[in-house]
Amino acid sequence: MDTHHDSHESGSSFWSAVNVLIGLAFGVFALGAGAVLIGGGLINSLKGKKTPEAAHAPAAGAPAAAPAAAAPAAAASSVKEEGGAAVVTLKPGAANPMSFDVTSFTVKAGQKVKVTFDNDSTTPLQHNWVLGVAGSKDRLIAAANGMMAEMTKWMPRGYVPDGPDVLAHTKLLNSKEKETVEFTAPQEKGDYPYLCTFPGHSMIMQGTMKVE
Ligand SMILES: [Cu+2]
Repeated sequence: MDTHHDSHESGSSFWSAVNVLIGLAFGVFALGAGAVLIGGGLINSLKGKKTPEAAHAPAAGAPAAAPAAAAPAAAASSVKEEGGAAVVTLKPGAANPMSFDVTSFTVKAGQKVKVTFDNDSTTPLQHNWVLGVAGSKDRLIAAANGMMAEMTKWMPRGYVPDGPDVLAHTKLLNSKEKETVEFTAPQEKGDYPYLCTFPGHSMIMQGTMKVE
C-alpha cells in the first residue's frame, strides 16, 4: 500500500520538523490540561462534600475558572452498517487536533470494514491511521517515536511502521485530506489498537477497534 511521492524537496523535511514541533506542543498542552483536570479533581475530593456555594468565595477579580472539559457524549455507535460492512469515519478531535474523535468502535469478527480517516482539522497537522494486531500498541508507539531520529527515511513511507504488527493503514494525510481503507476484521475477537504513528502523536492519538 505504499504510495510513492516524487517531490522530496528539502522543504518536505522542514515541514515534517515543523509538524513534529506542533505535535509535541499539542502533546505538552494536552498533558498539562490533563494534569490540571486531575489536580482539580483531587482538590475537589479533598474538599469533601461541600457544595460549590459553601466553598470559599473566590477573591474579587479572580480569573474565571477554566471551562469544564466537555464530557464526550457517548455516541450510540460510530459504526454504520452498509451492505454487511462496518463503516466508520474518524477525524481529529475537536478539542485536541492531535487525537481521534472516535476512540473506540466495534465490528464483528470477519466483517468487512471501511474506515475513512478525514483529516478535517484547521490545525495543519499531518496524520495517519494505523491499525495494529491485538497487543501491539506499545510496540507501535515505540516504533513511531523511534522514527523521530530518521524523519526523512520514514516520511516517504507515511511513518507507517514495518512488520507484522500493522493490519491496515492510511497513507500520511495532510490537513484537509482523507482516505478510506477497506479490510476484513480479524477472526479473533479482542481489542485491536489504532494509532497515528506520525512521530510524537501516538501517545495521545490512539483508539481501539473492538472485534466481537
Ligand atoms: Cu497524528
